[in-house]
Formats: sequence, C-alpha cells, structure tokens
Amino acid sequence: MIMLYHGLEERGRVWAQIMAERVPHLPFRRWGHDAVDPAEVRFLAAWNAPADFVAQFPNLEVLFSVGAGIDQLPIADLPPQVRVVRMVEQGIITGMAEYVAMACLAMHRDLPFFINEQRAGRWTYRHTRLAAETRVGIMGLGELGKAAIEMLRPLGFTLSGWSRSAHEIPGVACHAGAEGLEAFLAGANTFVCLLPLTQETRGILCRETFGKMPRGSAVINAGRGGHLVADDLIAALDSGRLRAAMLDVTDPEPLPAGHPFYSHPAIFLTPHVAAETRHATAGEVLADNVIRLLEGAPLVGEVDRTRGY
Ligand code: NDP
Ligand code: OXD
Repeated sequence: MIMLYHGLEERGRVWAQIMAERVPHLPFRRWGHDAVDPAEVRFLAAWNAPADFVAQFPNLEVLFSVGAGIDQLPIADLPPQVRVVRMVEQGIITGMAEYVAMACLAMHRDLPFFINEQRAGRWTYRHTRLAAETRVGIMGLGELGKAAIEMLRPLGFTLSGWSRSAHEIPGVACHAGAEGLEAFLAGANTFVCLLPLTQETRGILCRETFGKMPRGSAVINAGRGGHLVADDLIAALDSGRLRAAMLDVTDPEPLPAGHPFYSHPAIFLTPHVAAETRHATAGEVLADNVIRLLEGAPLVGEVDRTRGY
C-alpha cells in the first residue's frame, strides 16, 4: 500500500518530508522520481492527472486533489468506489479572500476606468463612492465564499450570497437555489463567482444572468473558466449592461494568443493565481487526512460524487 504524488516537483519534496514525519508507515512516492508498482497505489494526490494516467492504478481507493476544485480531475471516469477529496487548507482560503478583497475594491473604486484613462493620457475626474454603496454578491458560500465575506465585511461593503442550500450568515442577505437566484442577481452590483464547476453551474455567468443584474454591474470570476460564457461577457460589456470584469480563470487556460479577453478595455485578467495551494500548510492537511483515513474517521473535504463538489 503506497501513496503516489503526481505534480509540481517542489511540492512533492515538501510533502514527502511531511508525510515521512507524520505518517512514516505509509510509503509516499513521487511520480517520475521513485519506482512505483501501479498495483500498490491505494492513494493518489494530484492536481490534474488525466484519465489514462489514473486508469493505471487498479487498486486506487482515494484520489486527493491538490486543489480546492476537482473538475480538473477525471472524476467521471473513476470507478464508483473511489473516494475523492478536495484540498481545504488555509493557504488557499487566505489567498482567495485577499484576491476577492483586491478585486472588489478595484471594481468599487473604478480602477478599470481610471487605468484606461491613464493609458489614453487623460486626467479624468469621476465621482467615487464609499463601500457601503457597493453591493457585493458572492456566488458560492463554501470555504472560499465565507472567507471572502469575512475579508470584505470590515471594508464596509453591503453583502449578499447565493448557495445551493440555505445559509444564515450575520449581516449577509443569503439566497439559495434556482428559486433564489433572481432576487440575488437583482440585489447586488458586484458579483464574485466562487462556485465549483458542476453540471448545474457550468455557463452560469451568461446573457441570461447578466440580464438580471442591475445595469452597469461588475463581475469577478475566480471559480472556473467554464462558469463564464465568453461571447456573452463581451456582448454585455460592449453594450454597457456590464461595466467591467476581472477574471482569474478562463476556458481554456492559458488563453490562446489573440483571444479578445487580452485586449478588451473592460476585462482584467490574472493567470489563475487568485489562490495557490501552499506546500507546507497543504502538506499538513494531507497528512491529517491520511491519518483520519487510516483510522476510519471522516475526511475533511470529501466530495459528494453524486453532487459533483
Ligand atoms: P465549497 O465546496 O466549500 O463551496 C461551494 C459553494 O458553492 C457552496 O456554498 C455550495 O452550496 C455552492 N454551490 C454549489 N453548487 C451550487 C449550485 N448549483 N447553486 C448554487 N450554489 C452552489 O468550495 P470552495 O469554496 O472551497 O471552492 C469553490 C471553488 O473555487 C472551487 O471548486 C474551485 O473551482 C474554485 N477555486 C479557484 C481558485 C483560483 O485560484 N481561482 C483556487 C481555489 C478554488 P452549499 O453551501 O449549499 O453546498
Ligand atoms: C484550486 C485552484 O482549485 O487553484 O485550488 O484553482
């Protein structure tokens, strides 16, 4: 019985050390570095291992995602008994909360407009608002959505959120399900997508939802590129329905050269850096989870495979 790691070399070194200290009786092997008998692999830790790679391990029991999301892994191709666990670690959570605060402040203070004016060589006054006048709506009230809310709260934004099941968060107008979406969209003017990519959420940032947001809203997507319909975004920005967009994720990644997102004056791109799995904190989380697994205890971040997240 071994755990196999497939991913960044540097992370593999750090995790090998942590696992050797915390779970010495479970051999931790690094793909491309250590000799591995595929039949011995019970646990696999990977960011985006393709289906034909994962298929090599007939005795796989648990697939640990190196990231918070799992859509980059071949979940649908896994036998039903294989458990899938996503990464819930403070490095990702804090990183995302910082990114959301940065993006919301940038949108709220019209940074896209001022940057474009500067590039055009113009000194243009525009009236500014205070945070309480900006209504931030968070799509997804999970680990990241809740952390983003706690980062935004002291800045004074008016906050709302949308999730699949009902939530109660002090000071936040919470909406849930398909029946709560319309009121949620009408009630904010800066939207932050922190949803997992599932069959239900694919393409959720589209013409229809943009049409239900107040005119001139801003959109921030730090979930997955598949949440956004690219042509609909460009049409909404060009028509003034939306004011600006900040995108950390795109489909595909990287965006091909010449893609209109690169040059659109109202789109701001970051290359999937909103939150990164931190080697040390994530290694401890992995070790904790492996210990739980070996003790038969519930795992942190176990994915409900029927729900898709
Ligand atoms: P969680 O699983 O903790 O939270 C997901 C949230 O989305 C929950 O509130 C859930 O509702 C809600 N949700 C799921 N499906 C629906 C739906 N159909 N309708 C409404 N709400 C829905 O995930 P995390 O917060 O940890 O991560 C979210 C995503 O962020 C990841 O899946 C990943 O794609 C992305 N991510 C991006 C990163 C980046 O660098 N850009 C870094 C890390 C993650 P409920 O509470 O009712 O279950
Ligand atoms: C993740 C990511 O899912 O970095 O963790 O996108």
